[in-house]
Amino acid sequence: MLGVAGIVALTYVITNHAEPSAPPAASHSADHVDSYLTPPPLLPHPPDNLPEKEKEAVENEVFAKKDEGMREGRDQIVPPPGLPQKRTTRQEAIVAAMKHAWKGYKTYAWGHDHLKPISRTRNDWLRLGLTLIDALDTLWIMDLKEEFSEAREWVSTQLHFNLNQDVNLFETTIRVLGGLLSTYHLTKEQVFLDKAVDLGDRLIAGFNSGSGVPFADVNLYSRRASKPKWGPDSSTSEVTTIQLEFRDLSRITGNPIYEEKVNFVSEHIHKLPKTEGLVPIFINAQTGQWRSHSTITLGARGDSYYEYLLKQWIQTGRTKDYLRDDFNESVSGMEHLLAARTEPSNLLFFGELHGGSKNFVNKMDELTCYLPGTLALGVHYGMPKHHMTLAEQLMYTCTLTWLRQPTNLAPEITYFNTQPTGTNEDFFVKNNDAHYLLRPETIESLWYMYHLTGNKTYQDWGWQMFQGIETYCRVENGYTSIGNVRSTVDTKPKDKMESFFLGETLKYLYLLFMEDQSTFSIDKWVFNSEAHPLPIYSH
Ligand code: DMJ
Repeated sequence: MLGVAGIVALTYVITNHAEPSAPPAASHSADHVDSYLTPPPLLPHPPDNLPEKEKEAVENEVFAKKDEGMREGRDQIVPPPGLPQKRTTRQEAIVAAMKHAWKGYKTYAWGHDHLKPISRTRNDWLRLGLTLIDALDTLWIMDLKEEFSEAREWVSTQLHFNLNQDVNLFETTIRVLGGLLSTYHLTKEQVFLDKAVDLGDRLIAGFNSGSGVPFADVNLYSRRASKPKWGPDSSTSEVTTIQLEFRDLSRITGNPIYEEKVNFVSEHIHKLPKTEGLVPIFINAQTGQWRSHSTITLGARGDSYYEYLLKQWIQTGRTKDYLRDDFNESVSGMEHLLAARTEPSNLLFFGELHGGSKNFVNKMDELTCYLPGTLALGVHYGMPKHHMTLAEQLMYTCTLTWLRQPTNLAPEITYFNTQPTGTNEDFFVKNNDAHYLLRPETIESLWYMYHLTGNKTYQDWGWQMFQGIETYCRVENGYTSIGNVRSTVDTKPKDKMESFFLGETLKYLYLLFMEDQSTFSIDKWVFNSEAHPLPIYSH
């Protein structure tokens, strides 16, 4: 069954380089949505009437030029981008949203991890002022000087890591270490680096395991590492999504220890057996081996393994080629084993493999929608050009999972119809999966797609999503995640504003609507998994 789905999908991808599929037939509830959802045109390709050889030569020249351009800049750590610039009207709306979120956080949750905007209180998880730190570089990029300066004051006087607290290594690395490092790069203020070093020195205890693959949790005070409370193994995406940050810390400080630890993990995982480049979602820190029969997915617990293969290769000046090769192999595996098409509209999605790769499951997390952006980034850096077709088509599907809902917001998980059902619906949502947690992934990908193609359709899609956020998530004292995207009247607010809403969702929206896209050029910056920009190095 899987084989057939895979082969059909692959055949489609191979034979359909001209245009993405026509807009799917509108479902009864969403005519208004699909009518403006025209798939964007592909990137310019050489004219079709050129003989094959000439075509290839033209394409190679384009990529050689790009390559030349990138090489010129890659031996330097870039100076911070020149801010501010004149904001567009849409950017003003995003800044207003950021101010609104910040005000609620400042009033009711200052210095705590998350705002609960409806009950006007706070929630603590890592006890590290998560929202404040995740928001630092967004505030700086938006040129919100007053807000940034009160946040800096808190970091400098109140942020301490000497806490008897177990924290998740991955979450603390991408949000807190990543947030401090990127703010240091943008501002060059020593306080952010000092805090990053203190945190890095504690987190590094996580790597004290039998295999060098880190444990899930670390106690910041005792510096003892442990497996997660809920199971024996670490998650694959977690142990492979800490490399950009630890490497950056080594490069700034000149202390190689952080980078050595994460290089070891990447190299170890490179040597483990895989299914056509795809990896199981659990790994044991003591043995360094996969958990057998664990799921393969591009969503939760798998997602950013693939993202960081590419981004690490970029961060290190495209010198560690095994990362690029593993990325390419994984995309081939995705096309072959996970890609499938919906009925009736032939939409591309990536499903999952359960039960030791035997069963194909036709579900896709919203988390998977980081992938169009990552694929497009790869093509910019010379990966096979048909990855752009995958990116465009998956971007379209991801967008529909938002804009076909009456709220314009995506559910956490969508199931896809791969067989005719007699209805007009390409996908459906189960009751337990209908929540929207203010997640960024689809918007993140829209930014990459717009940044790389200049096609304003991507901006328009992002604007529609933002309208959904404004209408159904904005409350008097901030923004709340909701429990049900399928109803405009019964949205079931969850009373929680996630830190990544300020760190990622609003930042990517702001960048998506930025006039001068060279401000944050992807030739100079690589964004970590929490949207914190870090510089690209020469090696
Ligand atoms: C963020 O913390 C990061 O983007 C992570 O990689 C995945 N999940 C959340 C946002 O959805």
